Amino acid sequence: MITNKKLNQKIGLIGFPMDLGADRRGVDMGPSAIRYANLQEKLEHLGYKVTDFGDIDIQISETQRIKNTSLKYLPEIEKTSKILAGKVETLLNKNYFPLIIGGDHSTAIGSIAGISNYCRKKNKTLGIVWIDAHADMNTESTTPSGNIHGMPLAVALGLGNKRLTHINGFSPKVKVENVALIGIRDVDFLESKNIKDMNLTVHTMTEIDKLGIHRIIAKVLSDFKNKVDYIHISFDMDGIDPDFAEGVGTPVPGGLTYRESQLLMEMVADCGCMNSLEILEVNPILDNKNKTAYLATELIVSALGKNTLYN
Ligand SMILES: [Mn+2]
Repeated sequence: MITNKKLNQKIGLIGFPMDLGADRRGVDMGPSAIRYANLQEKLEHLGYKVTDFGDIDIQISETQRIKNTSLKYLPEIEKTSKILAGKVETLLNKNYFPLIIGGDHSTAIGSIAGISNYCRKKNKTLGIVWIDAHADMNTESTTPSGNIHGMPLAVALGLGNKRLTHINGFSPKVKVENVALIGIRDVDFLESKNIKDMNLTVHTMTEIDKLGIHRIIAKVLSDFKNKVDYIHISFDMDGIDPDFAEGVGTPVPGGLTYRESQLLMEMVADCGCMNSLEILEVNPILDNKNKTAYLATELIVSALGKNTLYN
C-alpha cells in the first residue's frame, strides 16, 4: 500500500547547477550526482511518471567578476532565479509536481518565487518547511561572507535586496507564520537578530534532541494543514549529520541522523500534503562514492510515498 495520495501524479524534474551562492565549489555537480543515483528510476518504480526537464544554464564563476562583495554574483543569480521561477510556475500550471535538485540553497530564491506566484494567482496560502543546519536568514547587511546561499529564506520573507526579494514583482513570497525551520544548529551573530525580529519558528537540534523529531514534524504538519493549502519542502542536505551526509556544501556536526531524516520524510508522505520539493547542497567533491546523493534520492522517494513493507 502506498500512502501518498498523489501517486500517478506526474513529476517534473529540474536541475539547478548553482554554486555561485557559496564559497566552496562543487555543489554545481549536485544535480548530476543525484541523477546518477538513479532518481528517475526509483520514482518510476513507485509508479510516477517522471519528465526530466534538464538543467537550467548557469554561467560559471570564472567568467564573472564580483562587483558587490556583500552579494556575490548577484547578476547571474538574479537572472537564473527568474528563469527557475518561470519554469517552476509553468510546471505547476501544467499539473506537474515540481522536484528541484540543486545546487546551493540560493536555488530556493527562484523556486519559491515561482511557487509563490502560482499560489497568489490560485488564491492558495503557501507554507514552507525548511530543513537545514543554517537559518539562511542573512541579508546583505548582516552576511559575514557575502554568499547568497545564506540568504534565501530572508529573501522569501521580504528581507534583503529588492533584486532578489521582488522577483515577479511582489514581496514577501511567504508569511513568516507559515514557515517552520527544522534541524538548525549554526546561526550567525547578526542573522539571529533577523530571526528574532521576524518571530520565526525555529526547531533547533537542541529541541529535536529533547522532544524527538516525530513530535516536532507532526506538530508542524498538523499546524500547516490547518492554515495553509500548499506545502513546499526545502531540504538542505547539510541538515543531516555529516556522519551520514558528508558530501554537502557546508557540513556542521550534530545534525539529523539517517533515521531522523527518513522519518521526517516518511511523515511528509503520510501527510499527503506536500506540493513541491527541492533537495539542495549535495557536494560530490566532499562525498564518498556518491553516498550523499544516494541518500538524497532515498529521502525524495520516502517523501513521495516509498514504504518499507510494500515497495
Ligand atoms: Mn541552506
